[in-house]
Amino acid sequence: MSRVFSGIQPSGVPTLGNYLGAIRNWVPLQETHEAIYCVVDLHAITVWQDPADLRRQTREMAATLIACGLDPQRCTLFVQSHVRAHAELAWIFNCIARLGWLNRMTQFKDKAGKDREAASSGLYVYPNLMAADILVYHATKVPVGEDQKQHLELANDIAEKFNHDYGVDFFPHIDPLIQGVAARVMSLRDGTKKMSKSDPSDQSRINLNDSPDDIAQKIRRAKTDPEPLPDHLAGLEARPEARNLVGILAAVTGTLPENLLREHAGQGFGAFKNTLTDALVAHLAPIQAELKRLLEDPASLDAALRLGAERAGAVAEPILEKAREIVGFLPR
Ligand code: AQP
Repeated sequence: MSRVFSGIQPSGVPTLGNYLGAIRNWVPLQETHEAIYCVVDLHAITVWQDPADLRRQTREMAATLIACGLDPQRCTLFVQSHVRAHAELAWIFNCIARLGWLNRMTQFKDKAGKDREAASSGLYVYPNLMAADILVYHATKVPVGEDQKQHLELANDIAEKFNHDYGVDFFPHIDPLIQGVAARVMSLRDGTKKMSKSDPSDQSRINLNDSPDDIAQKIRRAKTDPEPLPDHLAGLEARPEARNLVGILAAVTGTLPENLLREHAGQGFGAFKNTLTDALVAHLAPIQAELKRLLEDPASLDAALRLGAERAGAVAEPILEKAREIVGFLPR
């Protein structure tokens, strides 16, 4: 059974983009793979996080993952900073990755913004930590949204250079698993930007804990164009906002976008947005009810996360020890 790994930052409330592009695809993998999932708090602090917010958001993210269908009995679910091997292997990878490689990472450019000199060095080496997250488990498959493809290519470059420099065949090749019609959900305010939990505008995203009224209001205000819906996919090509809303409805209802278009062709966005709102509210209601229940019992949640960290550590430690030996560190 091959091993999958994926992580999500507790940098805010998870969005519909996180859900459709990543979390939802993690659930079936519990049945077919050895699945390891992690709330990546070390990654989150690459940009400023208020400590009290970070603690709350870390628990809420773990609870959301469970509410979306991850079962701590069937997968390994834990908090990244609870397993020290991630940070230790990341240091070794900081010494393997080349500056030129990191300079090409578009996420750093997006997140650092105009004032790159003021970005944290953690944000710059973020992809090295991500490579360590995966490779410290010798995981070979990583379910992610399309936005993370470049980071996975870098992780493979790191694994290959490590193997080459030390003359070993130690770290495996990683394959991204990018699934579904909503592999990239875009902002509701700008169809060329991805939906993001840390976007300053709350109107740009659907949060998984948004109330039905919030969802209705955000979808009503979502940017669209004045044209009616076309009857085929090619008609959406230069219309990123329209394409995004069609993609979201397709993903949430499990319908092919081309079938949706046949159904709604010629309609304006008013009617389409009502259908989309109803579908989103119905889809998120059971997740929200389960999330509420889980957050009422933080002690059980923490216990599940502790157990997950023990199980993760038991897999990671021997792999880290071997990497240390390959590098030439004295045994401890
Ligand atoms: N808009 C998106 N569409 C599809 N997939 C997405 N993912 C994120 N946004 C979209 C996927 O969610 C997983 C977890 O992401 P993350 O929290 O580790 O970091 P991120 O990709 O940087 O997500 P955000 O929401 O944009 O977080 P912030 O705002 O904190 O940076 C990943 O698999 C990602 O592909």
